[in-house]
Amino acid sequence: MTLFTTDALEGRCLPLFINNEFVPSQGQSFPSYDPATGAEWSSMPDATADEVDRAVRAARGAMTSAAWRDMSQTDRGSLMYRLADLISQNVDRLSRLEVRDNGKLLKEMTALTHAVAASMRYFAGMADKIEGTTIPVNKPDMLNFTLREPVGVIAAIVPWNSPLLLLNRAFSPAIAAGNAMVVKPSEHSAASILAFAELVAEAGFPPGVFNVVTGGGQTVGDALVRHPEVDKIDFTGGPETGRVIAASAAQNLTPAILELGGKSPNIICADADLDRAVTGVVSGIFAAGGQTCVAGSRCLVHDSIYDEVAERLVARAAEIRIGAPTEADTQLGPLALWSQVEKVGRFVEGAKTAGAKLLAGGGRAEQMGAGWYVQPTIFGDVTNEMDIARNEIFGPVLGLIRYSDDEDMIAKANDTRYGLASGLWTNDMERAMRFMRRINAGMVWINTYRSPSVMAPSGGYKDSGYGKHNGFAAINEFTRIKTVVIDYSGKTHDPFVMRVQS
Ligand code: TXE
Repeated sequence: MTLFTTDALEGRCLPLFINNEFVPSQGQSFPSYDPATGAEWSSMPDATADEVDRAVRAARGAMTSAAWRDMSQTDRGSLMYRLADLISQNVDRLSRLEVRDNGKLLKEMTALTHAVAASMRYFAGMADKIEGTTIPVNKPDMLNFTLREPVGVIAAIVPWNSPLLLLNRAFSPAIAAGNAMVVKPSEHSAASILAFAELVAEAGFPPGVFNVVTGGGQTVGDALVRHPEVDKIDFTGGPETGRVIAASAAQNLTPAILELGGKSPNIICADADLDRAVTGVVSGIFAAGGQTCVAGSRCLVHDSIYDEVAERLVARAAEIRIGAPTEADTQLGPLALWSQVEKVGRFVEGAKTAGAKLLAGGGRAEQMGAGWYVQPTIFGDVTNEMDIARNEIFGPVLGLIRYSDDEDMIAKANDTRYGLASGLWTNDMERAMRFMRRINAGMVWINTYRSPSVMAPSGGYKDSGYGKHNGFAAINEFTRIKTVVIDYSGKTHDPFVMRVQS
């Protein structure tokens, strides 16, 4: 019987996972809460520095073991296919663990867990198709080619909003490329990642390829990031933490991928199909309670349609069904953390003081009792200078910003320290093309929003971070290039002159 179900874990403490074994931690434990009720449901340990070290050494051991290092690429892919099948067979159990930890809708987490299995299959198929290149250098009698090698031990630091999906953005390409991994899940949502670890062992991965250490960011996360045996860091979280991690990583010159959220513009042009556009804005900010890195939290609207759009959005917000995340017809569940409820409250008060007009919501959804629910909230008359438009809130809070013409629109869209995603609703393809070129963001969605694909690179510009997930770009992130030169001329050359020419 597995420990990793919502019932079995009730009141229990999570273990660590090192070398394919679940081990109890010597560290202090702290509670994990159910956001739907606000009640404690399980706990997890704050792994000790020694345990972090053991996990990293286990991963290093896998990298040097014949079982992993010498496994053929095709066999690596086969293990990933097997794991993907196990995930597919356990979608409901894994999704319910995520919902218990982070309060997101069961139907959303179910879709995301299916997506984890699908994207694992995509990368499994890549495992034996990672190639170097042969370079026709300007030197006769020399062969020059590149090898793509695994980077080594990957440390993944995962947030609470979509634990398995965000873990897997690193896991699948890293493992397909032959790396080993230590993950530190969020201190708010580790259960599904330990359930995933159990499936990793069941699929038959050699010991040490995947390890889990739970605990706080400044304790366990920091020890992991600073570990000298870590070869690359994959971090998803807030920009302040991202800066701390980049600084810690710099001590060992450890490279990192940082995905740090955004303040993405979702723009409605005067010529847009308003039904589709308004639905796209609703999906961009109210789906997942706005707790998504690509949330379209700034809605830029052309002056001529501003009043109509505001009216339609307010009507749509009033229809959103707030309820328990496991109920099939719920559209907005609780926020994952009490601190996020407080954060939303601070932004709402700040926006009112700054002169924004509260059009909808603005408070807690009191009918949901002690659960961490807030109302879908819309502010009108927002300007880019206001805090509500400058900082990521990570909640269901939308700001409406007017614009006058395309120049004003692009200037306002780009007037942000972030640059993750962007959306534009228009039927004018020339306008769409100009926007696509000039927007300073890593992802552009035209007449759609929140439509990522595992096959397409995703990642931010500016304070939204650096490095790419998904697509072949992710394989590039988790491999390094070695250049090999072979001289078959049989000649001896002047030793005091570098052979830059033939
Ligand atoms: O994130 P943190 P928090 C944004 C969102 C949210 C804000 C704060 O705006 O309101 O960040 O959320 C680990 N060394 N996003 O506090 O702190 C931490 O334990 C190593 C956007 O939850 O960034 C957790 O595992 N690790 C976002 C992870 O970092 C450290 C998703 C994320 O935590 C660490 C989540 C340290 N010094 C929040 N400090 C997105 N891009 O989707 C913390 N951690």
